[in-house]
Amino acid sequence: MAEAGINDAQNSPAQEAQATTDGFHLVIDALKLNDIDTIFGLVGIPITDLARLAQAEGMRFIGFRHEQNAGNAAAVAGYMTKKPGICLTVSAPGFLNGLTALANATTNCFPMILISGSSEREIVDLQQGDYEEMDQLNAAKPYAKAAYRVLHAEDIGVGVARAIRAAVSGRPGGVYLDLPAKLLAQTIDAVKAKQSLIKVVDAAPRQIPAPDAVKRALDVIRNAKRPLILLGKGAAYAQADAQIRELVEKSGVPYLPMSMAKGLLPDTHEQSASAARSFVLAEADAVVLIGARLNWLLAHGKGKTWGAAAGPKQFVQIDIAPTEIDSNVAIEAPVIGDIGSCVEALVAGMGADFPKPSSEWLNAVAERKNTNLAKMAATLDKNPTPMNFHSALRAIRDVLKTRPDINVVNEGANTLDYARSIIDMYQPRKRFDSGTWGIMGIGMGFAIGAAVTSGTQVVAIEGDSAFGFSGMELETICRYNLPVCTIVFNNNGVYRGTDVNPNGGADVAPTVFVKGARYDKMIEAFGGVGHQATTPEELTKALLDAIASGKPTLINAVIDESAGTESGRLTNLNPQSAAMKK
Ligand code: ADP
Ligand code: TZD
Repeated sequence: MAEAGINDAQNSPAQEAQATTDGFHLVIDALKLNDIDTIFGLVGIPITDLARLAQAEGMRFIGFRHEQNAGNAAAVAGYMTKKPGICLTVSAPGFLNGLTALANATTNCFPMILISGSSEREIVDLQQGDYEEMDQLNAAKPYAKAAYRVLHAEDIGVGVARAIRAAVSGRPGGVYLDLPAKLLAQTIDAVKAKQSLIKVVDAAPRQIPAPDAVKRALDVIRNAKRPLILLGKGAAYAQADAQIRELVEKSGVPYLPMSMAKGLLPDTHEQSASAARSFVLAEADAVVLIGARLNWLLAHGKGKTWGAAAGPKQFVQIDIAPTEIDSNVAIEAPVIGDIGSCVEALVAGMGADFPKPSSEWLNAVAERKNTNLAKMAATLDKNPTPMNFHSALRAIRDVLKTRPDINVVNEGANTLDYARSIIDMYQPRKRFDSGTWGIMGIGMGFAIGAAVTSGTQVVAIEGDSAFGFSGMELETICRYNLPVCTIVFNNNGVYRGTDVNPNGGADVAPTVFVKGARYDKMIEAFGGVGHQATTPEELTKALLDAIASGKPTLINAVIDESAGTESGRLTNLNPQSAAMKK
């Protein structure tokens, strides 16, 4: 490695003329120039020195136990900040471990950059066999929004700039940046190097919607008898919170948040139709989608969920990606642009005399909502022994209500489905979950990413199976002393713990784990605080302690092993299992 970085050279003009820098320094300088201050990663050949240098140059390097978790942390940081989160890995297997997170980020429209060290092109292309050799660039392409390789030190500035712009402009996504080992060690004249760096200007430009598209959308809303606004995580990502609130309140239209859009407006907002979800999806005659795709999470916009029998619906869809439109059903009024600009244009076009929804529609929604809330309250009030999902979540809900600033991470099957509807959110971008793929394994990566990015408390509500995918990161949480409280809903298995091997053999059933496992002991091994909770009262106390201390904590919440359903609410996607159980 060369002696001097660009920034620390304080030489005479003659020395300056001869000073050199290298690829390692240039990568860090390029990231810092673009206000990137944190790298999530896992070191090894050839990137260990890159991580060391990042730290020496004042960046944060958060080291993980598995690259997938580092990648998930980077992705959530990107979602929270609108700046790409950076994940750094070694080549081949390290890269592949990170690639799952990159693919998940792309699928969820989170901006991140996976930077991996790689073998020399010459060796890879001739398949000559190198330490952890792999054609990473081509492997990344199908799973990333863009993929670039830099071969010359003078192109590092361009490579980093292109990666940043690709990650955050238009529909955000994951970008792969391939840095061969030889590139990092290349030396280059320091003055030339400095000139080669690019500070990206206006990385995610506003995209103003066309006036005729705005008018078309307003006509659909104006003429609707039973309008509904549906907010997706794109709306939360856009950070257009005030504009969205204004549209909702000025229009008076009931709204439904997708799981990660919860809290964009407080879940207690009187126009929230969350508690009447099935009713409004089936009954609405016009739906305004704001940063939400009509994918499987919304039953593809058709069928029984959408009240097919009640006739076709009209959709307005606000999205930055024009090719999203008509992906499942016909969209009457596409509005293409960034959500802030689009929503602002809609509000501006509404005028003072814009009609409010009929009281008939609003009353019907309110009535259904109240009925469902009363039903849910009765279920939540029960105190069964052993504790079940509902009584445990009631305890957590009541604590979190007093701390709306807390970040909530959530994964599992039943644990995800129930927590999503029981735990209210009050502030935007505070809920991070399994997302578009319904993926398990985001838990500790998202928790660490959220804690590092926000500097505030995280509560991760985890199924015991879900937790297992990233559980080793408890050590990372303890090492960085992060204010993360992980609550494991321990029901002895995947979904439930009651299955038996139909063959009666020595092996337990496929969904079953060790009974009575003490996940709380795991965190104690790393100096964190472990609690066992078998009642809602014990859970409340342990959670309050964790939040008050801010210490890394794990609560082993013992749940009735027969509670919940197989696949949570996805039972319909698991027909084989339903058939076997008949
Ligand atoms: P959810 O899962 O919450 O329904 P999705 O991930 O399906 O949400 O949808 C997010 C949508 O938001 C994507 O189609 C994406 O293109 C869009 N999007 C993301 N950021 C913006 C933005 N700033 N402006 C407009 N659309 C955006
Ligand atoms: N692997 C990955 C990466 N993602 C997945 N979604 C699955 C496997 C399949 N899967 C689910 O869809 S939920 C789940 C798995 C393994 C775990 C459910 O058990 P849990 O949750 O203990 O986490 P509950 O709350 O007890 O149901």
